[in-house]
Amino acid sequence: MCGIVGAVAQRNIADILVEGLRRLEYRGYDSAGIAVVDLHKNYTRIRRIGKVRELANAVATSNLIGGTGVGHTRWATHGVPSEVNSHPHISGDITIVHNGIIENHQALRSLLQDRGYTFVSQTDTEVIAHLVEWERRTATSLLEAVQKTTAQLQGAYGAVAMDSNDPERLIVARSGSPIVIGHGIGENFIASDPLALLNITRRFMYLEEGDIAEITYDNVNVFDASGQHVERAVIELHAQQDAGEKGKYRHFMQKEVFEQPTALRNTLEGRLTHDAVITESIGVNAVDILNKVEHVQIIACGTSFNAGMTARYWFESIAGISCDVEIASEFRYRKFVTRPNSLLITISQSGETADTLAALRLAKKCGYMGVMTVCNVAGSSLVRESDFAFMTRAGAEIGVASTKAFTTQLATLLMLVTALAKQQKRISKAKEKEIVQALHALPEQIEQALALDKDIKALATDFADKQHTLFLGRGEFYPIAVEAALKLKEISYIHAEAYAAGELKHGPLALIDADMPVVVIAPGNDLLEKLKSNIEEVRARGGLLYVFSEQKSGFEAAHNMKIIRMPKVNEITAPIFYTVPMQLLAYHVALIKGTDVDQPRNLAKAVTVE
Ligand code: HGA
Repeated sequence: MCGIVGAVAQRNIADILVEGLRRLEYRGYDSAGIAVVDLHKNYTRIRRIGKVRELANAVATSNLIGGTGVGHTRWATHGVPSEVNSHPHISGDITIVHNGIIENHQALRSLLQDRGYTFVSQTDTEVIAHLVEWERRTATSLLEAVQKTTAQLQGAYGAVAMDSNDPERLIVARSGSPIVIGHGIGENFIASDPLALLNITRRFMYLEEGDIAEITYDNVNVFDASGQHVERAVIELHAQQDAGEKGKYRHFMQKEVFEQPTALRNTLEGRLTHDAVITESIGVNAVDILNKVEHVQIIACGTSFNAGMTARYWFESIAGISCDVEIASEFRYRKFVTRPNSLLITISQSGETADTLAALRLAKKCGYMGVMTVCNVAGSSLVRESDFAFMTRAGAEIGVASTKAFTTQLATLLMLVTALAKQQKRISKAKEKEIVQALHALPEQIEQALALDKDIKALATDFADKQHTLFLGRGEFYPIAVEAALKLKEISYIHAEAYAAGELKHGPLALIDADMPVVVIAPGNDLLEKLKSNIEEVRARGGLLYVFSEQKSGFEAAHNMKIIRMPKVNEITAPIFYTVPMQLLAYHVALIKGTDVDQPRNLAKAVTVE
């Protein structure tokens, strides 16, 4: 959350900063700002409340010129979204942009007030600006001032410092929030995510925890947490990784929903033969660990947690390996018992989710036999800090509501479960072949699910004027129902809840009336007959039902029951398949309601704060 850009160049960088912020807007969109300085030390700062386009309009009508500068798009943690609270923050000649939370900001604020500093914002970030300004008075360089400042900070930060009296350098520090450095020719850049800079450069260096870097036109000097000069690798990203544009689609979310067949093909590529999973494709360190695993602990947040919950059914039913799944923000703050030979798996689209990362770091000290991540961003913190990573290859996901990241996580987890079962000889060749062929068939089946777009659009009108919606599923379709409810909540602001259908009678049936649509995910499986009874319980109480099921499932449409006919797919991959109509439903309801689909209120993507 919060997006940072920076540039040290020998040209006017205002447009580069604004375009970078536009590309980072998924990370926060309460307010945005930039500050630039030119070689004559002329300094300009522009900040606007609201979206980056408000800032872009202000920049376009200003005379802002400078070759060195910083920009920020905010998701407020401390202080309401307002112009005074928006970044960059200044203190004397020092300008700061920051992503993260400074936990000891109160104590530092008092200290700085005693030194005579006046605070103009309610943010935690402003303490960094004043601290750097204070340290700069005695330090020999801006670098030293930032090093002395970070030694006093507790919490998380990706922060960039600029000194308008020294206009050819930026200092960037990373501890707990992601930072990349984009390498140009005679110019260098900084961002929270390479996506911000893909229109400028493809050569990136990822800073590591505790690193502080000094950036000038021609040099990037990195120092580690102990102040030692260190080399960090520069990697080249491919053109396809530039997903900054919506193309023919109205929203990034819509584009990403429709990209799922391709995303899934990419995810499966090179990991399966015609009838088997290639265990080695999970990673060089993986095979040994998979041979010995006796228990799996999954940790994740949000949509990734729902992917983990689905995978739990697979770990236990396909591989016969016990599996627990826990929300990272809970796991990290409770006393837990590590089971013998337990593998810890984190799941995260961005690989920077603060709670998941903290849980991983904690778990590494607690006796797990290995830690792996299922992640979509190469080079991210989770990938770098895990023993091995099984990448989802969904491509950049910009829409705040996660879609293709979820379905590719599920496909990745299903491959992992199959590989684990195979390594431990817990699966027959025939079963492995069935799963692998179901996975191969999936991209085409998802295309069929996407063809339901028009029908689901028509259905969406029934939901748009409702205050609540209930989603029901059983077995591995229960977490799919949870994910469906999350999608609807996130982008349409309709209160939605999901229940394992067998739980209805234990309370939620009391909610049923004609104003409560009930969506049922009802594929043809062993639980269908049980689910039919649950549906009857709802009908008997006047509920309005929307049943997604196969042609031959035996459901008949009635005045209070609509049936959405789904093509028949393999039971194992059906949770992935049934996710797609749920995404389309949420999308179309949000369109009718006129909400901001890609940037829903109060949210942001890549949750890099606690
Ligand atoms: N704490 C700072 C930065 C917020 C942030 O990084 N959000 O993800 C603020 O509230 O401005």
